[in-house]
Amino acid sequence: MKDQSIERIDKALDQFRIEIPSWGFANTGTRFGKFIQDAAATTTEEKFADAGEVFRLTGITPTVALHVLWDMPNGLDDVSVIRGLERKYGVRAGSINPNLFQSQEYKFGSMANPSAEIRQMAIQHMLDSVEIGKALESRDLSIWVSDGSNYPGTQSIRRRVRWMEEAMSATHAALGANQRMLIEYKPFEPAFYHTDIADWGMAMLLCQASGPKAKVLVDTGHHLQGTNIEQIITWLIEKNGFGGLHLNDRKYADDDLTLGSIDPYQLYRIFAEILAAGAKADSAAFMIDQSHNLKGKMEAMVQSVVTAQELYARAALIDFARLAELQDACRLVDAEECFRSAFWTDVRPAIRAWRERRGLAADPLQELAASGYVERAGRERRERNRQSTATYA
Ligand code: LRH
Ligand code: MN
Repeated sequence: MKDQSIERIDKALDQFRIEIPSWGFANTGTRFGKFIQDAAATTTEEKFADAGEVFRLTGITPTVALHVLWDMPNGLDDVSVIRGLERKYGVRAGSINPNLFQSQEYKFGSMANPSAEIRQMAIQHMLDSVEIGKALESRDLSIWVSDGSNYPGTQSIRRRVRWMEEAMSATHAALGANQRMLIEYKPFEPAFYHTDIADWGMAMLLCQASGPKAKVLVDTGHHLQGTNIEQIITWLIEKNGFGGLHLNDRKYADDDLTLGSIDPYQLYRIFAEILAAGAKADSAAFMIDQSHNLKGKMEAMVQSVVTAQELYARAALIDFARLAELQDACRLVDAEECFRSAFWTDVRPAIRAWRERRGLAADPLQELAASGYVERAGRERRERNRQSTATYA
């Protein structure tokens, strides 16, 4: 590989960091049940331990996304616990994810619920989550709500827009100087007729109504079939509304499969648009948001981190200046070859060398297998995991 290419890859790898989700280490499933793994994490400490091991193996995952109800059931009172875990396992708390989709009160919505009392309850949870973010010096409040309805005519879409704006504006007003709020959209599930924040346009308008610290979060699994996701991301970057990504892969809907497992070229195209935008996309947050129902949790997480790193390094190989010339000259095949040839390039030897120069394992997945970490965790956690049953109905 030419030196210039190695330099490009090294520069990209030096800046590429990706956040991992605490819930990616836990026993998760679908509505048809979940398959318990002996080594799965059930406590917040075990999730930090696993995140610390992924950081030791890959060197590029310094933060772990936290879901407030799942990881900090006592809210602000758990901050000192989290601080201790950060010190013990060498990873920091990343984005703070409020949970407005589990409590019984949210049957007809949270921020968009027709009941003013329940809307106030939702807003209070948002404000508590903002305070948790401040206490943990975490930049991003990552907001996804399942609000919507299942049957036409059963809810006022119009009034729900106004209630959503009120709640998001109240949240924005509480943000600290270094905080942002990311608004994540999703076309359906668990709501199956209308979802209040269903696409990027609705999320962007809510951000604009909330304030300058509000940005749109693009979950790659939250698009109807055929949607051009990289085009949406380009528009958001151009309009200064792009906050970041929740990465995963899918064949059908929000399948939350491991990234790059179904359509790696999709993620390559997304990274290419972000890299082509240069400094305009510097503040973008890269986060994994997956649910590992069948694969081993640690293996799936390390595999995803390594795959994201490889696809980002490939996209960084594109000669964007040359590409722009060919695009504007409408030299279609030359432009396509300039854009695509990097995708066919095997960057793994260069990435192994980059890791070795930093004292990291050349092959993190191999190192995980050799470390015996999963077997050890399985022995320590088996009893507790086997006690937890998971039936749908
Ligand atoms: C919703 C979502 C959201 C998370 C959840 C775990 O589908 O993508 O980002 O809160 O998954
Ligand atoms: Mn998501």
